Amino acid sequence: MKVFNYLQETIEKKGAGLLILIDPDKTTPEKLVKFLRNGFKNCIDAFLVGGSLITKGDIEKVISIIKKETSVPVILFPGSVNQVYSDADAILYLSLISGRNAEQLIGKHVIAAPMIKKYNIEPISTGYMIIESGSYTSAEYMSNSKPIPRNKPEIAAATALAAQYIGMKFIYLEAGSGAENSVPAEMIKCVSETVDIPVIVGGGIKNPSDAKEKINAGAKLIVIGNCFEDEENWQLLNEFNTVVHFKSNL
Ligand code: 1GP
Repeated sequence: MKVFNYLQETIEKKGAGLLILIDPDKTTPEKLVKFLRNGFKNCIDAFLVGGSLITKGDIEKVISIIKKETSVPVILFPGSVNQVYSDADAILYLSLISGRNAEQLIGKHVIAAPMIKKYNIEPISTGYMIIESGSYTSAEYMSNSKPIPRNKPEIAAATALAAQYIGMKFIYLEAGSGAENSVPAEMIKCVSETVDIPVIVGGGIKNPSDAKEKINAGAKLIVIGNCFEDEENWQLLNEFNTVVHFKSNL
């Protein structure tokens, strides 16, 4: 089954999906194996692998560990063209629609497209929107683009609708990894009520109650990165599972 269809099915069956972002710079093979053996089964729907800038981490190694330890899809979440790897199941083909930087809207995609075809990775076209989060984030800096003001849900909704009309399959509302403030519920609600395609929300979601707020506002896929980089938080996985997969828990 295509990863996109699998994610759609997950949303239908479970209410929403839980995606865990593994930034290769922020883990080690030992820590990753330990995390994956920490009773995550049935809690995590897919892994995202990537980062705004990877300096020392080994993406290939991260993908191979996840593949060996689990059977859930590995989806590339590339911060740049050099994060395209053949062993992944799919790639979020991110177009930075909140910005007006042509390279991030189409330029990088032209360079990546032949590689994606050659490696036979499933591209999932995603309208990626950076939302102001209280401080300057790596995502903003690295993409050289301005975020959408957090108090302007109507701008976010119009942008998302344009992406849907262009033919994108997902909208990703991104506050930035480790964001001070996550994407406001009001904005998620406004975007979700405007578009028919699933809305992914990530950045600064620190606990299950944050996740619940996003789901109640209409988010269909929740991305958690930083929270699980801290071993002390691994025990929250079950609670995340309960709030995200609310349909299977009814
Ligand atoms: C970042 O949305 C992801 O691109 C995850 O953010 O690391 O803050 O959970 P966090």
